Amino acid sequence: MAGLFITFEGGEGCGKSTQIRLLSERLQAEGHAVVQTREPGGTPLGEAIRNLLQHDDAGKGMSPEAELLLFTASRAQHTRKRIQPALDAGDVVLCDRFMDSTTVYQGVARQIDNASVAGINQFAVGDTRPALTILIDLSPDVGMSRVRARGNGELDRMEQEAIEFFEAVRAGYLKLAASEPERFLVLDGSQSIETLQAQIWVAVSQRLS
Ligand code: Z5A
Repeated sequence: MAGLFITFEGGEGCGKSTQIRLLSERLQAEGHAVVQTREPGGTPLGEAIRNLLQHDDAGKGMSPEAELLLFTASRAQHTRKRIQPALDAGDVVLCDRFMDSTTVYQGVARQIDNASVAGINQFAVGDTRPALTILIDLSPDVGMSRVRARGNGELDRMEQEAIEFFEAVRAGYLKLAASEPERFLVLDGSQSIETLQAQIWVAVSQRLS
């Protein structure tokens, strides 16, 4: 039996990791085999690329084009070595960010042309596509204040972008979701953790049945 591939998208601090953890616990309690993973990352190579993208001094001054290729290199490895094999084994795969992040962050916010981003993204993932994408929509002001409150106050390379960058990301996500309403579920991230969890469960259980 083929598995179920669910991705989570949204701006910083919107609550993706929290909801993935809760959904994973519920699915496992109901007897499903679950793979919980993230991008960039998800494999040893992907995690090394993540460090370059977010923390390593070597990433300072990175060009938008190099950034695009690093995110998608991580995704190519992740898709072929972890996501697709898990789906082939019948697992539910919950992924924190996937190709829509590249479409929006590198395509819309960094303004790399759509055709290049789409072509490189497609090359990275082959035929692997999410069946359901949950977009947790939240104002960047609220999201960044959550990120600041959560951590030690230090922001990584991407989090240091201006608020206009994150506003462009938010608008890009909403436009993308509107263009594929059958795949996207858009939720209001300012709701409580419990309300969001219940809304996500409705959509996921429909896909499982
Ligand atoms: N990026 C890219 O440019 N291109 C790509 O192709 C890919 C990624 C794949 C990855 O960041 C960065 O890479 C990201 C996009 C870019 N850049 N930026 N900037 P990351 O993986 O380090 O982090 P993130 O994906 O942005 O997620 P996050 O900051 O960890 O947030 P989250 O997972 O969405 O939220 P959370 O950790 O679940 O919650 C944040 C806090 O809010 C936490 O204290 C929670 O307890 C709290 N929370 C959660 N839900 C709620 C609700 N409902 N109410 C109140 N408080 C809540």
